[in-house]
Amino acid sequence: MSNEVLNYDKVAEASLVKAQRDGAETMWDRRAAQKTQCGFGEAGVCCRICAMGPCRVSPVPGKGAERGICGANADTIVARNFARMVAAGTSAHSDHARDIVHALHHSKAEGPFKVRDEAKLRRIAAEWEIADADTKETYALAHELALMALEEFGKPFGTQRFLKRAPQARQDIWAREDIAPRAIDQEVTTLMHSTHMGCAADYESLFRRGMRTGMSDGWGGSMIGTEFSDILYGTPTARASSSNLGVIDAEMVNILIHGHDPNLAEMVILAAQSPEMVEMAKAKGAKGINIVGMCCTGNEMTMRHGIKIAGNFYQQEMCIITGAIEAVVVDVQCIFPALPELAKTYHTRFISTSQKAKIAGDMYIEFSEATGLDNAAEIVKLAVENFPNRDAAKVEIPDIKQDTMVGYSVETIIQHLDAVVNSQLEDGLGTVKPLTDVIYAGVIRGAAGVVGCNNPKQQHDYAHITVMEELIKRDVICVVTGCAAQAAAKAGLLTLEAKEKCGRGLFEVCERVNIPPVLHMGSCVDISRILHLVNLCADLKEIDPALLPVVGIAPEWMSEKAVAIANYVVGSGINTYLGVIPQVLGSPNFTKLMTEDVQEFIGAHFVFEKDPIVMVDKIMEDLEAKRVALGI
Ligand code: XCC
Ligand code: SF4
Repeated sequence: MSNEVLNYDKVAEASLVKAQRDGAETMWDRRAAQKTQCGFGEAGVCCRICAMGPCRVSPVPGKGAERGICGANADTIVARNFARMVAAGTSAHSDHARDIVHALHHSKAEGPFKVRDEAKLRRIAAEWEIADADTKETYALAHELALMALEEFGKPFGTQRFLKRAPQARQDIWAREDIAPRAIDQEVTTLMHSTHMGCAADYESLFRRGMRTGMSDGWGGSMIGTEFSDILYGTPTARASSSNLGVIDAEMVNILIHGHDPNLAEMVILAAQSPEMVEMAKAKGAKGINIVGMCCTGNEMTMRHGIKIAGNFYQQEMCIITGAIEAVVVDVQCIFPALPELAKTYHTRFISTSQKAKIAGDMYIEFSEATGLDNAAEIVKLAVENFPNRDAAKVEIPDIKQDTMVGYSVETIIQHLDAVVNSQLEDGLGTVKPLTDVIYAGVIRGAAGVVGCNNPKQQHDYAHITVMEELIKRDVICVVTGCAAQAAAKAGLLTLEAKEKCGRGLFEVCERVNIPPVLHMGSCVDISRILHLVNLCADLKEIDPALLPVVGIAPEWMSEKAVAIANYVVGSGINTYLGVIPQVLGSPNFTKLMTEDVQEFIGAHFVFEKDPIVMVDKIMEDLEAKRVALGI
């Protein structure tokens, strides 16, 4: 185990000491076993796209081999590797969205998959120009809309429907630069084709095709994932929850749900609420059933039900190490393949549920839209029956938890803003006008979307928290999703009291609007909520979003999904700051394209900065320059 301070919150230390005592291996042991990471891979110059390879070209230009066997140089290899990350990330978010839409297509009034936000169903149906969107029978409309959404994945012609949410100025740039995304599957497929051996070699072309694919995530898959989840499970509203490992309850049957897709989580919540299950838990000696969440599915559950957040990405092993989890239930994405083995050190059952993410080692219960509630009931029953197998001597739950506020969807934010629309701000009810007003007035200097994962290249949560605390101190409001949001929750930044950490302007806004300075907007597909919010602001001002003082930040990202996200955020005109350097430095040309040249044609660029304090300085300069340019 590494002896450096691993974790910003103190929970890890005790956890890792316990892991060692229990003989459990963790990511830290495996990280140490990796020793120094491969310099070629780190620079992005290793290619294994064809079987003549693997070829690696010099990560330092001018030294060693400059071309692979086929003649691909560092620019091509880096660009192809990067593009493939975008394709994989886009496919993950979008395939998740497809499952949600399938569930809507299965929906019926008697449930369990049913329309819970009918207003949103009708709103989106109208937005997509379905005739009689306000009068059609609910389920006829839901099924029609679901079919239309499924066509967004494979339609032969046209671009993504949600693009129209952007101001005209931005849509014009997308058309001019040919990055308006077409069908999602087409973008992913065509990018995989382009990066096949002997296909695209021009790094700029690859970058542009990658950006268009990323755009099909943000304005396609992710946005569909968010909006259709809201239709099925309800649009999130502000509510209280609690976070960190201390939410695991020694006296209850603890079920950890980890992954991404709300379909599974919602069904498990429903199943666990049934009186028979609760009775069964009591009969086994437990006080009840405690569902806790992790990663994005944790965000989905907390913002719709207030389900407690056990932790973020890094804490998946720590949860099991508490010895108090009866079942870890997973669907897709961000699940360590190490978990089933770790679970065996304890009594914990590890249950994977998706064909797309079958993880061998313990148990597989396939979840489908047709049998969802039955599958969930089987899972809950298994967990309950496992309670008596718990070894009390191995139970140690860190006594750390933090109250938190979650659930700030765009709709909820607008509702809060409405509360302050008064004589000074007479028009603007039901809009983001009060928000743009305080930004334009300079009361707050700008807004930042802080998102993404954990990565051992950064101290756990330290970069997230440092960036957020420094920004709110400087009157920049933060909106957060994913594991960044959970870092904020654990650090107490998602509370009304956190306004004490703000500059004067943001303090006053928080007080008047009655919101935390850091707003939990959901899971990573919900970055589409942030996109929507920014575009509503830009639309109100009738400007390109690229002109607004807003930034995107991923201080500790690690996943391919994050690369897809960064591409659509930059593609949407928002400068994006990455605290972990992507594997592209082996091509100075490609690096320059990302960090400088793209600005000329898209109006935004990437910034790589590992030091969170330096990053915040750069961000403030960026925001202030935008303000000057806007004359505000
Ligand atoms: Fe995964 Fe979405 Fe990253 Fe967290 S933030 S580690 S992708 S759970 Ni999306
Ligand atoms: Fe080597 Fe070219 Fe094949 Fe890549 S595509 S492995 S560089 S020969």
